[in-house]
Amino acid sequence: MLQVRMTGLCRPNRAKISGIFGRGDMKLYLDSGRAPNPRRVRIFLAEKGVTLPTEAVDLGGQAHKTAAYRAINPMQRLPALVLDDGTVIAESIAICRYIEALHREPPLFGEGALEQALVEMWQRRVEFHLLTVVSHVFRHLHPAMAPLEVPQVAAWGEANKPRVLAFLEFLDGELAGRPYVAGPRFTVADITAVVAVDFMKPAKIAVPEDLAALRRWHAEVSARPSVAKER
Ligand SMILES: N[C@@H](CCC(=O)N[C@@H](CS)C(=O)NCC(=O)O)C(=O)O
Repeated sequence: MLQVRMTGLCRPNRAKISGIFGRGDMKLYLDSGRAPNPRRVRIFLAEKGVTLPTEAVDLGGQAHKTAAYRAINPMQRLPALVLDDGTVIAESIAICRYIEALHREPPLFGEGALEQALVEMWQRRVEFHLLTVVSHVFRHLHPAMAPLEVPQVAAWGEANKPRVLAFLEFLDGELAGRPYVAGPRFTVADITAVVAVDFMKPAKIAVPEDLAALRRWHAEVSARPSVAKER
């Protein structure tokens, strides 16, 4: 169990955290399916060997739009981590950083000034230029996303497909020179990247055959127990 300290940040009105979502106990709210951001946190926890009490929120059924969940995360997004004192940490990377601060090993955000900066750089690059861009394709083109992505703009979905491929080509060139996205070891940048690449499948974008370094890296990280288990 994680040790919890009051941070004073982002404390919701505890009285609001009630009803179907319970009250007071630490809980990690995840989706009930295969949504990419909750998957990032699942993989991160598995790498750390940390288990938290979880509750599934049905995105398809729009349970994240209910008043009970809005009281937890007014942004109506998953994942969200509620601490024992009622503090809410949303945003996948913020949750991962909190876990990392409490459980240092293995260091998934890097160690020392230089490695930490490089991991941050790559994590942001992969999140903004790959995961977000793949998400635009999926959210604006997949019929199942129409109720959540309003307005759904098919032309924007199509416009993002070449951006995905351009970034993958760039990443392939980088991975030709090192084993992992940010350097010699597996980090949170690899977690975001593998989740983004896997998310290309439901977004109906194929990974080009000729990106050999990217394919080598993808096969290796996909074989990690954390990634294989948290599909
Ligand atoms: N920036 C957030 C994004 C969270 C997010 O968009 N989560 C998706 C699931 S992958 C979600 O909750 N979508 C609900 C919706 O679009 O209404 C993070 O990194 O956690």
